[in-house]
Amino acid sequence: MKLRTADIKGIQEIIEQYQVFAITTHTNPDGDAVGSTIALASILQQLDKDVQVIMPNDCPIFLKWIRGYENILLFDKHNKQAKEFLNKADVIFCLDYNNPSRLETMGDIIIKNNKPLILIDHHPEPICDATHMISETKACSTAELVYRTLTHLGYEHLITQDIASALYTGIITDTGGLIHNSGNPELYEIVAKLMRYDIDKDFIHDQIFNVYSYERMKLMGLVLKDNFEFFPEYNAAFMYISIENQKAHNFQLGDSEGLVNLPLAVKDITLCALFTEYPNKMIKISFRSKRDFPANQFSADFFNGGGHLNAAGGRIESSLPEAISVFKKGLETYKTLLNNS
Ligand SMILES: [Mn+2]
Repeated sequence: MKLRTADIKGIQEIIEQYQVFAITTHTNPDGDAVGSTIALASILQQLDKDVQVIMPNDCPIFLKWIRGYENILLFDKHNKQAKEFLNKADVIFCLDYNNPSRLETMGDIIIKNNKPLILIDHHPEPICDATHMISETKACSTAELVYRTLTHLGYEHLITQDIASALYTGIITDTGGLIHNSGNPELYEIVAKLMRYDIDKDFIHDQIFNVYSYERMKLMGLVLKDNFEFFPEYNAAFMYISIENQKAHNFQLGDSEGLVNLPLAVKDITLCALFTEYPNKMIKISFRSKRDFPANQFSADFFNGGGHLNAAGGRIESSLPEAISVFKKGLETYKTLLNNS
């Protein structure tokens, strides 16, 4: 994977020329969003820049151990401060998202501010009026792209153990522990380099993957037992979590993380969807697929969504049963592809 020299040179010039940098990421930030923003912020701080990571809302608790999390501003919670910083920033980095309009109010400010934007992201088809764009769908994570960018910029010597830990977190969360989307040999060279900073790999895996509450595990059991349906004729399945289920199991942000991957362990499931019910008839859906079945296209066609080929998201304003019937219609439309992917 080769980053464009023109972009690297342009980013270098912008970093040298300006002083105040806002580093932003997407709503419901995941490990890649948090890890890559913190890592970049920490490098810019060492260059004596005024830097602030701003996320639309908070991340799940299992990411809060990342050193640097404590300095993040949350747009929903620290609204005034976050707005002030976005206004005073000379430059805004857009990390791990391909379209500022997906960030709702915070995205509007980013767009309206008319400041130089630098996008670093691995989602397909970016829609962003960025001055420079490092957009590589072949990268497993934005953290990988941040690492590549930093080394191209000549900042490798500024990487610390904490930065390496943050980047490694981004890589393992977006690849499910180097399981999916991680076939590029160069990725392992990067991982090997990160390991040289003596990061505590076991600690990180333990923090990320072994943090279920008892309630969360019980909810998973309930969903798998009662709210999981398989359609052999389509090689597809869905699961759902109703508001009632959430109430019964003290549902916390992030509790459904990873759940949508489980059905892919069933032989013959090519596509799986997880429906999560929100108040006011809002349903959010996660999709996972295998091989070349385009979960992102499926979501775009039926659930106003998008994302990666094998991992996508979407939403629909409807009741849970209505959303599920839209899904079933989608399966019929995609039947041939589902049976041949
Ligand atoms: Mn990512």
